Amino acid sequence: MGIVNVTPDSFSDGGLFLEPEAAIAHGEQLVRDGAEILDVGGESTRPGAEPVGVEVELARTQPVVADLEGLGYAVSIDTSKARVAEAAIEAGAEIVNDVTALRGDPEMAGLCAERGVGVVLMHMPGDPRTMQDDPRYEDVVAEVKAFLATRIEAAVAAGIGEEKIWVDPGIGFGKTLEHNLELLRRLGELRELGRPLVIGTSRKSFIGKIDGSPVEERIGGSVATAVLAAADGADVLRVHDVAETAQALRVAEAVLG
Ligand code: HH2
Repeated sequence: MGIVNVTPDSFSDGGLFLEPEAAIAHGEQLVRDGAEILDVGGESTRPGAEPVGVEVELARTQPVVADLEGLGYAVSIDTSKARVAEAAIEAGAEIVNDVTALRGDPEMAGLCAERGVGVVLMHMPGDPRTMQDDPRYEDVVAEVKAFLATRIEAAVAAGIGEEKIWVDPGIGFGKTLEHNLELLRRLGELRELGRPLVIGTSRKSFIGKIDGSPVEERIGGSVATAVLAAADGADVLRVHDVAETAQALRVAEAVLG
């Protein structure tokens, strides 16, 4: 899953793809690099980010989703707003990637059920403004797993087919370095949820906490975590650097067989 951030303020590429033409060209490049899904987002969820209004998010994402869909690519819409998701679905998006796991907008679950789209349910305690204020868990893996199990139940109760649901532990969302590492070490436990597992480590600050690297120098760390996650059974890797990740996965697969 290649990331297309149509935002001025995303933590690693904010402002680079704010113009629709730039975002579309970037999406096309990610597909050439090996992406099978393009995840289009119009609101940054980095720690401390201010929410954006629905009209702004719609104006950023809708033309990009429509064009990429028109070119025949599989698109997911990274949003927690039902109106933004609806416009994207109407333009052809097949997946809604909701970092609030359908808790952010009361209309979202019903919309996804009615349209029969895929849904990514991600773990995030609180919201991006506050989530990094001293996160605490007794057992981060058990708590994330229990949260995701509850959100799967809620989604199914709202009429979303269980086969449409993917889950994501939300690396970097309300977690310390040690919490992120523990989740990556114990991915097998999350696989017990029985749904495809999405992992997003790309360029995130926990990598910089390990080696002091600034955001523009975290490709090696991102690729390392992607390969390890894939080897541990992750099904979808949400990444910025698709070419490097795809090559690493090909080589790892050749070695591991
Ligand atoms: N991470 C980000 C955004 N959306 N969605 C899922 N399912 N999993 C993730 O780990 C995830 C996500 C944050 O990364 P990015 O989009 O690059 O940054 P920003 O939120 O600043 O736009």
